Amino acid sequence: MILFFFFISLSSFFCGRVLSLELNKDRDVERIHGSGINTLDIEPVEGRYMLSGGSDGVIVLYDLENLSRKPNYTCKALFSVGRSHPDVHKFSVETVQWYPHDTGIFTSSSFDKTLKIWDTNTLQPADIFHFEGTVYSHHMSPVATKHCLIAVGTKSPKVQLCDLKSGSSSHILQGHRQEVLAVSWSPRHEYVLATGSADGKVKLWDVRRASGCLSTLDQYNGEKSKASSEAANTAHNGRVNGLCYTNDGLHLLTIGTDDRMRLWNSSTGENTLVNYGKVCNESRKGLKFAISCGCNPEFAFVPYGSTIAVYTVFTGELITMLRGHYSTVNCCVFQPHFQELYTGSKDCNILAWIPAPREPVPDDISEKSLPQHHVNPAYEDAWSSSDDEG
Ligand SMILES: *[C@@H]1O[C@H](CO)[C@@H](O)[C@H](O)[C@H]1NC(C)=O
Ligand SMILES: *[C@@H]1O[C@H](CO)[C@@H](O)[C@H](O)[C@H]1NC(C)=O
Ligand SMILES: *[C@@H]1O[C@H](CO)[C@@H](O)[C@H](O)[C@H]1NC(C)=O
Ligand SMILES: CC(=O)N[C@H]1CO[C@H](CO)[C@@H](O)[C@@H]1O
Repeated sequence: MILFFFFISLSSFFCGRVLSLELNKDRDVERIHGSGINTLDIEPVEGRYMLSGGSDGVIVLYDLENLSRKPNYTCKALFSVGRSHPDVHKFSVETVQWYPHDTGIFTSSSFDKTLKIWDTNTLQPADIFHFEGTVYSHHMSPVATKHCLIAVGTKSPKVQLCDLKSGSSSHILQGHRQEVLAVSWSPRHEYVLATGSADGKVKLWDVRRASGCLSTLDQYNGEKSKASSEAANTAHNGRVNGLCYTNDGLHLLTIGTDDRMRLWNSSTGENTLVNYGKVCNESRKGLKFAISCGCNPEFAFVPYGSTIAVYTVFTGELITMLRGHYSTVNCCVFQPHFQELYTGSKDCNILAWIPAPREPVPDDISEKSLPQHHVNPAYEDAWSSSDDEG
């Protein structure tokens, strides 16, 4: 109970400072990739190990923990599946994801038409799934306890479900008309999956149901044409290339090549009509954006050319543009334990964006809300710096 309280307090403490996320000159991520970085994932168990996947097929695993006693710290690469590895992906890795429950397994999918399940300790694939087309995106449910299904979006309009336990990929969800660029399980309901396609549609599925599809999101909330059937509903007037649930699973944020982001009530499928303005993107592939976790308000971090646009999720305000990359940013991942953001770019770099240390402590954080006697030693630095400011 005490620990739970502590985490809440730490989150709100840092979240007042997410607005002042800045590039930390003292923190580097070891540069291993020789080509653009397409995808990042941080394991949810400890929030310590990060995976990256590159456009040359290379996968790297980093330790994010600051083990140095000096101000400067470089997050070290622990190992990589490099070009000379016998099982390296032949083409661009589009998605990497840790197995949500332990760090012994991770997954990767690629334009080489495969999804690989890796044993972290031996660095050998434990299983390989083959598809007819390039794989844009895959996802494992962060909350599932009753299934081990990996949803896979490929060049085919059929969404594939691969069973990690049986190694079979028999289950198929039909309904999209064009390729599927983004897939994401609900963090709230373990059988609910959202998919986004080049056909402009976002579909919500209950994978237990024979027909599968629960709803097709309609940007007009049924008002444009009363006669239009659900089959005509579109979420975007263009390709849907990114999907991300809010951490509580109550909302879904989508992005499309119509230069729009839309926020949906995920239980009713209603367009909330939050206006984010013009969010330029013509990406032909999936776009990997992120939403903060445990912040108030919550933020969306969206690759925008060589910068990262930071929006408030529920009001649509563009708060800031994070500048530091030299070329197109491809992916963003949020580290909830420390409220840090990591971004990967075509410039081969991974940058760490850390809440600025000199920001004033927000008014609502009073002395009594800081349970200083129960601080985990790992966080002592963060707390003593709060003392300096208080
Ligand atoms: C720490 O990093 C900064 C920025 O990269 C650099 O200017 C400085 O020389 C580094 N200091 C040490 C001791 O390496
Ligand atoms: C790493 O930890 C040391 C203390 O162990 C601290 O002085 C330093 O500021 C930290 N560096 C970064 C980049 O967080
Ligand atoms: C979603 O819509 C329903 C029905 O209008 C509403 O009761 C619910 O509060 C909405 N959810 C959120 C998170 O706003
Ligand atoms: C305006 C903008 O950010 N466009 C980007 C959309 O995504 C593609 C591929 O990631 C980039 O090349 C564009 O620069």
